[in-house]
Parts: sequence; C-alpha cells; structure tokens
Amino acid sequence: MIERIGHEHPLSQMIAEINSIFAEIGFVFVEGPEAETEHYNFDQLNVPKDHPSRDMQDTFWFKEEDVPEPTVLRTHTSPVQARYMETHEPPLRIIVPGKVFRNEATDATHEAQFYQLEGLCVDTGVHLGHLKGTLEYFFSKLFSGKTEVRFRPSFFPFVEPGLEVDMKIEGEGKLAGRWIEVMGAGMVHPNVLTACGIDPEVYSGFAFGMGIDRLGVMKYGVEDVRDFYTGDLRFVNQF
Ligand code: 2U9
Repeated sequence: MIERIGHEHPLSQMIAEINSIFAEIGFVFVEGPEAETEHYNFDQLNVPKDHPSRDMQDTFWFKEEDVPEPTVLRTHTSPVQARYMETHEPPLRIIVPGKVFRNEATDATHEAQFYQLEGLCVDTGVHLGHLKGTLEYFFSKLFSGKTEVRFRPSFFPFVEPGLEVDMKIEGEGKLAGRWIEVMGAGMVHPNVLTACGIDPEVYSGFAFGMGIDRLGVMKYGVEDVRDFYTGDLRFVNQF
C-alpha cells in the first residue's frame, strides 16, 4: 500500500516562509478579523467618505439589519495595523498576512478573495531608505538571489508619499533581468498616525502591501491564480 502524506497548501507555505524571513529582522506576526467595521477598514485609514473603493460594487457590505455598525468583509489587512497602533507604543514592526475580499469579477489574475501581506514599521526617524533596504532584503531571501528594488510615485490614501514597487532578479531564469511590479508602499500618512493615537511630529513609519497569490504565481510559475483555490490535489501536490 502506498502511504500518501499530506502537506501544507502552497499559499500557507508562502506565508510561513515570508513570516520567517521578516522574523529575522524583528517583525512580529499579527492577525485580525476578516469582518471589519467601516471605521477600521476605511475611516481610520484616511479613505475619503466618497472614495469609490467603498462602493457596493467594490466592497462586500453586511446587511445593515444584521450588524450593530456598518461592517464589511475587509478589503485589505490594513485595519489590523490600525488596531495594533492604537494598542501598542512605538517602536512597532509587524507583518500581517490574511484573507481579503473584493466585490469584483474573477479572471486568471483576479479573485474576489485573495491573500494579502502587509507590513508596518513605526519608530523615530524612519524614512524611505529603511523601506527600500527592508524590501531588498526580503526579495533577495524569497527569490534566493540578488535582487534590485525601484520605486515609482503612486497614490494611496493611507500613505504619503505613495509608491509602486518594482523588483528585478539578477541572473538566469524566467523572471530574471526585467522589472516586475510587485507591491504598493509608502510612508504612513500623518492623518493615519494621528487617528491611531501616534504623534506624527515624533514618529514616522513605512508600510507596504502585496498580494500573496500574485507572489505565488511569480515564485512557482502558476498560470491562473484561481488554481490555488480549486482544492484539486493534482495541482496542490506539485508543491
Ligand atoms: C496602515 C498604514 C498604511 C499599506 C499599503 C499598499 C500601499 C498597496 C496593494 C498591493 C496589491 C493591495 O494586494 S493589493 O491589491 N497595497 O498598494 N498597501 S501602502 O499601507 C498602510 C497600511 C496600514 C495603518
């Protein structure tokens, strides 16, 4: 008889590996609820009241009669960082993986449910150089080789300045030699620090966010993100 021993799902393996990479440089793993209040998911993160991401078309809202206050399936893991800042004094270094939800059509590169990984570092004197060094370290560990990181200006309500982050792997291989967009990031917006009880005159912080599924697609060469959720053992057992 052939004994088949199970193993972790490829996305769980990714999350465990990412956690251990960040643990080496002092980041603590934090989790939070998947159902969040409008307050923590949007208001506290400086997302304007009329921002399109709050629309029914983009966000899954709970029925008003079922909840004590406006509640959503979280659209990012950022509310976990917001709650953490309220209850902890800087210096803070946390890494927050988790499931997030978007009310949108699915295709080979988009799922209505996916895994995100966000990070936050708050201390005195934190600047963009710390963000760049942290991400260079992270990608070189994850892709086991020398990597370069570059920033392009972008906008997200919770950071200022906001950045798109591209990565390039040196050497041979399918991904090597070209710039690939991998995540968004920036310096935590002073309004967000203030809303979370941290004085922006004393402290500054960087934050970043990425889709773990997308990173899995890159690392393992998977063609369709939806494969991660089929539960098909012929797929899962390849990892
Ligand atoms: C707090 C303050 C700032 C987290 C950030 C992004 C930029 C970003 C997307 C990448 C791909 C989400 O998975 S995705 O669709 N995220 O671009 N996230 S800055 O900034 C924060 C978070 C929490 C308190």
